[in-house]
Amino acid sequence: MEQYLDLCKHVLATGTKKEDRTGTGTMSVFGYQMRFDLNEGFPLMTTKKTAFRLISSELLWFLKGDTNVKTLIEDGNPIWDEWAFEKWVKSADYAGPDMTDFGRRATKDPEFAALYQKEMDTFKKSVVQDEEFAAKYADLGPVYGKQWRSWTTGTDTIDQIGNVIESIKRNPDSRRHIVTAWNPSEVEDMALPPCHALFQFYVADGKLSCQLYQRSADIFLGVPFNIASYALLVHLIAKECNLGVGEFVHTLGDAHIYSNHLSQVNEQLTREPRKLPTLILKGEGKSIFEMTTADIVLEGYDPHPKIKAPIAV
Ligand code: THF
Repeated sequence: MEQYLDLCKHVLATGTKKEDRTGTGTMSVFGYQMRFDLNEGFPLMTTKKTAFRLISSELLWFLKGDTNVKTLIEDGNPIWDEWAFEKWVKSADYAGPDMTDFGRRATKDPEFAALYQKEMDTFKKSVVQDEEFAAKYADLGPVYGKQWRSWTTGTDTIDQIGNVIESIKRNPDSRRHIVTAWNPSEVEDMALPPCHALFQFYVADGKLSCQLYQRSADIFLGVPFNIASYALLVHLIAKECNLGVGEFVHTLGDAHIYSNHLSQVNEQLTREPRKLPTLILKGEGKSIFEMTTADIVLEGYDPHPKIKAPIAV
């Protein structure tokens, strides 16, 4: 994963200080590209332990067309909690202590952090126990799953993933194997407009490649997840189409390191990359929409220890 470490070095060396929506502050560059040959191993970070199970659980959630974090919470996957929680505490029905700016305050004020943790636990309990509450407050709106599997026009519903699989099978040389999560007419209703906005598949020499345009890239926390998630997507779709795997090309728009991730990035840069793990797909005969996390196995993953960092909300 030299490609990733090079990205970090590039942003530290040439990035500009830039304020952002979350009020955290970043070092940022505009426009960057990495390439990963998926035949050289599975591109999961080896310079810090990265929770692959959370990545596969999130991708399967997208692929099923789900947009409700209830499923993720039941699956022990916390990565979208904050965005649902934000919707809840901003709603008229929320009557608990003031949670304005909870993300930033929790990193600065231990007393508030405890209060926030308690409210978050209560929220997650309600989501799991109360169907109606979950439908109302744990749904992130028309985010990835909705746009990938059931993009709606005035009259139609479009299954972009189903269609792209068909078009890869029928007409591999096509230059139109595109899926877009960026739906201008629904962006306003999303808890968070899509960061990984548009991707294209490409078939050559019996191998499937994919290029992603990511409009906003949180280099320390998000990008390791995004790389592994799309690498896994290529493997899944290649299997479905009886193709080998080619490259994942990752194109970034606003590529930023949050100011409260700088020491973590520098720590990671002192570490020597190790051999990449291997992906094993089980679930023979299952379609990609029926796979479970148990069907997706990594072998030979031997990373350096985890490095903790706060997520900007
Ligand atoms: N918002 C921000 N600021 N960054 C993002 O990367 C991001 N996402 C998704 C939506 N909004 C975002 C959510 N993806 C983690 C990783 C990915 C996420 C959210 C959170 C995270 O905290 N990872 C930690 C802990 C994981 C664990 O529990 O082991 C890590 O160390 O990797 C990008 O699409």
